[in-house]
Amino acid sequence: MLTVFSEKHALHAPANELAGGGFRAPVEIPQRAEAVREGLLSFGGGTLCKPDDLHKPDDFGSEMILAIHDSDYVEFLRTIWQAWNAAGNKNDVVPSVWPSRSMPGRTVPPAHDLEGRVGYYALAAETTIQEGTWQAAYWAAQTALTATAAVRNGLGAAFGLCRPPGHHASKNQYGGYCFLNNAAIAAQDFIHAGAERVAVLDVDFHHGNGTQEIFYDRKDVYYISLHGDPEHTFPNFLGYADERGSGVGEGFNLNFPYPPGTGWNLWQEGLNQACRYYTDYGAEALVVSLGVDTFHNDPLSFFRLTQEDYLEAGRMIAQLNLPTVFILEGGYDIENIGENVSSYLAGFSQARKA
Ligand code: Q9C
Ligand code: ZN
Repeated sequence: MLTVFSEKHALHAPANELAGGGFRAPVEIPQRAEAVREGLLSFGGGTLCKPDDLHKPDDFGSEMILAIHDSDYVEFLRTIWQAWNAAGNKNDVVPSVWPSRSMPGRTVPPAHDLEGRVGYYALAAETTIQEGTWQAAYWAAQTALTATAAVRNGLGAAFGLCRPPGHHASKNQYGGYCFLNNAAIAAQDFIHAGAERVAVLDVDFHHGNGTQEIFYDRKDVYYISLHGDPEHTFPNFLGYADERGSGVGEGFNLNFPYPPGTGWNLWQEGLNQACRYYTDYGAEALVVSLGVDTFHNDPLSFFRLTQEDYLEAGRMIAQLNLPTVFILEGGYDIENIGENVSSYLAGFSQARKA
């Protein structure tokens, strides 16, 4: 399968991650993307992705990024590390104050305080910004756009090996390891090219709060997510079953939150439902937020999916028979991430050829 990959992902390399009351070794690290690339090239003896199938992203500029994200937010991402560093901070950017529930009045960032600006644009504190973060995020978005362009131009499917991931990034906030919402940018690119109904299927272990927020009041993009119940896991404050969309978007957002211990039997029911809803919707194109942190051995997950399950999930997704762009999201078991992603794409490819 055509795979788009940029070495620029490595410019985002967090030194640590706030978790459990202290700074720990980060899990969203450059080795993830390298392991996925290696896994794709070696899977099935090199039949899934040959070296010629690996493409560097083209530069499509900022138009689609700005169609999804607010311009002041993009400007913040582009400039914050430099400002933070110039102010004498030696460490990576970490937020520490928010316009929280009890301080709801202020709807613009404070003009003169960096800590306040950072908190304004952050939705969680585990995600740090370093010198190369903007460059890495920009090229992840270009990776998504390049994969989407290939599919728009007639290829049946393509994989954007995006890093950093994107589905937690909202119109104007970063967090959950995400800065620019690569899957939303891909979906918007289909719309921009004339599509009227785009399906976004999110199979990452976590709810894609950013993607949901971005498309919540729209009917031209139908977001469906299968994920760990936010009563039990990140992002905690969005992703519940009663969130169905608003205004003209009502009925075009669907969440399947699942409890700890969820395995294939329960999970595949949701996938089956999602596929049926997309068929009824008359989707013209599909973007898959492909996280493999549903794996039984993933350090962040309480699901119990296996590599064989991913083969079958890939087959089920293929049966939708839609032009399909896969976008990498989470997955933190480095030992298995390459084979896990490959299993999804191999199941999909086999079913498409059959
Ligand atoms: N102590 C994605 O999978 N919370 N993001 C981690 C660990 C943040 C996951 C808590 C999880 C974000 C793209
Ligand atoms: Zn995740």
